[in-house]
Parts: sequence; C-alpha cells; structure tokens
Amino acid sequence: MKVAALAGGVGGAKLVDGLAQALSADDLTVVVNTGDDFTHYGLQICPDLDTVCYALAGLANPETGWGRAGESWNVLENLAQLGGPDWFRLGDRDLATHLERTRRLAAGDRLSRITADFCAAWGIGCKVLPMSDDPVPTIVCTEEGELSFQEYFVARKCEPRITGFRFEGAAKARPAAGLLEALAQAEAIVLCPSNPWVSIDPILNVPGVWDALLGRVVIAVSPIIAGQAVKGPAAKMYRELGIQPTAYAVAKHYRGLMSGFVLDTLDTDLTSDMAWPYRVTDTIMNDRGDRLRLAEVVLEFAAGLRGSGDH
Ligand code: FO1
Repeated sequence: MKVAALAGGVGGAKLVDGLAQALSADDLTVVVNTGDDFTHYGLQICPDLDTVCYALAGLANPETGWGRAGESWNVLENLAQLGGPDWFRLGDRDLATHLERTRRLAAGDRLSRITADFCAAWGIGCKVLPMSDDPVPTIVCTEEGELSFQEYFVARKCEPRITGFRFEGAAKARPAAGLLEALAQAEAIVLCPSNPWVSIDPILNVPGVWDALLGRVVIAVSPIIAGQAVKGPAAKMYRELGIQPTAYAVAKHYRGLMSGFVLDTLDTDLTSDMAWPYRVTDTIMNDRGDRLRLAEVVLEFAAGLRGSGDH
C-alpha cells in the first residue's frame, strides 16, 4: 500500500520509523513540518527534518529523540566559553548536517534536493520531503507577545501562555516538488502522533495540502494519551486555548479531514463519543518493535477503511 505520512517532532519520527519498517521504501513518502526551522549562528536548522531523518537512519539520540546518538558538545562548550548563545544545543555531529545544508542552500540548492541527498548518504530508502522549500516559520502568539517557535519552545521552555499560532508566509508557500503527487498517489495518509497545533497544522496550511487530503483515507494517531502529551507541550496548548486535552479533542481537531482515528487503550472510555471509525491500541512507542506494531495497526486499519469505502 502506498502511504504518505505527515510528521514533525519526536512522536512523529517514531511512527515514521515504524512505517518504514512495515512498508517497502518505494511505498512511503514522509512529509515533514518545517515551521520549526530557524537560523542560528548563521546556520539553517531544520529540527523536524533532522529528527525524522536521524530516526529513519538509526542515528537518533535515544534519550532526547532529537539530535544524534553518541553526540559530543565540543563546539557548543567552546562557543559558550566565548560568550556565544548556548540555549539551543547543537552537538558536534549534528553541526555537520547544519553546516552542509547551509552551504548547499547558499549555493542555490533547494531544501528538498538537499534532504534527498542527505537521505541517500544516510541510507534512508523512503522519500522524505520538507512541506515546502519556501520558509513558513511558525509564530507562537502568547500573552507576552509573538515569539518565534524555538524561542518559545527551547529558550522559554513553553512557559508563556499561548493564544494562537501563525504560519508566516504559508499563503504564498508552494508545496515541495513531488509533494502533491505523493499525496495524490497515496492509498492512505497518516497524520502521525505529532503536535496537531505546531507540527501537523503547519503542513496542512501549505496551499494545496488540505484539498489533496479531502475524501481520502486519512488516519490520525493521537499524541494525547490519558489527557497528557507523550512528549512536549501539546496538552498545555490545548488547555491554554480553552480545550480539554483529550484524544477526543485531537480527533475533533482533524474533523472534516480524518476518516479514521487511532487512540490509546488508556482512552478506551472516550470511544463512546467517537463519531469516526477508530482503533484502540497501545500507542506508546518505547522501542523499535513498538513502532512497527503501531504502524501495522495503522496500516491494517487503513486497508480496512479502503476496502469498506468508509471514508
Ligand atoms: N530541543 C530542546 O528542548 N533543547 C535543545 O537545545 C534542542 C536542540 C536541538 C538541536 C537540533 C535539533 O534538530 C533539535 C533540537 N531540539 C532541542 C528539538 C527541537 O527544538 C524540537 O524537537 C522541535 O523543534 C519540536 O518538534
């Protein structure tokens, strides 16, 4: 089955790795959020693209989920000694990615081309696409004013109360080359258990993406379990926006788009309210086996929905 997965952040990267284990490389395209991207020390940092690629390549730091395994911090420590900012932790291995990406961008290459070449170098078989080659930075609107995403997320540790989000430049952004074709060819589209507000919504706001998903088999996997985000600020964001953080709220978030919803066994009690086809399963991914198992549940669910025409 041809599958396109929309992903961002650590939870998304884990399910993408499961899908890559379950599917042949030709059958998987991953569309990654680039709203978190920013320039730091003059380098173009693409955290979600790198998190997804490192997970697929088996290079990810198992403790943080972002950055590289076996990382060292010599450059960062020496920068800090010189008085340079060290709030955003760039490891030595990770820095190679940002240096080479920045060099290629300055030479005129597109982010999608560079990502494809990095994937080949890292032995990643499936296609990984940034949502756009154009910048679409996520702006976090807070009670203290607007903050760039990494300023909010890392520098301010998600502390300011949010009031909303803006995806700057989204209206004029073009989907990355091959993205709409991949969505059109996909027999199922998976909205990974990523933060709906700041990982999936930026992708859905790229012109053409939402329309490409309408009437298709779209399976969303909840990143909220028992009222809490597995990782990150998703639950806090729901609360601050006046919505009780539940898997049900995530399902409602994707209403009009989603044909099936996957939620955790801890949330079985919510299924009585579900107005969509659903699957209940263990969604916590502690190891690569868990990722594969969840991917298989998602794929089997999608195949069933395709067969029934119930989407
Ligand atoms: N997240 C942090 O909480 N602190 C960091 O210092 C940090 C550094 C970092 C470096 C490279 C990279 O690819 C990701 C990094 N992240 C860090 C994660 C990143 O901010 C978030 O995971 C995403 O932007 C949200 O999905």
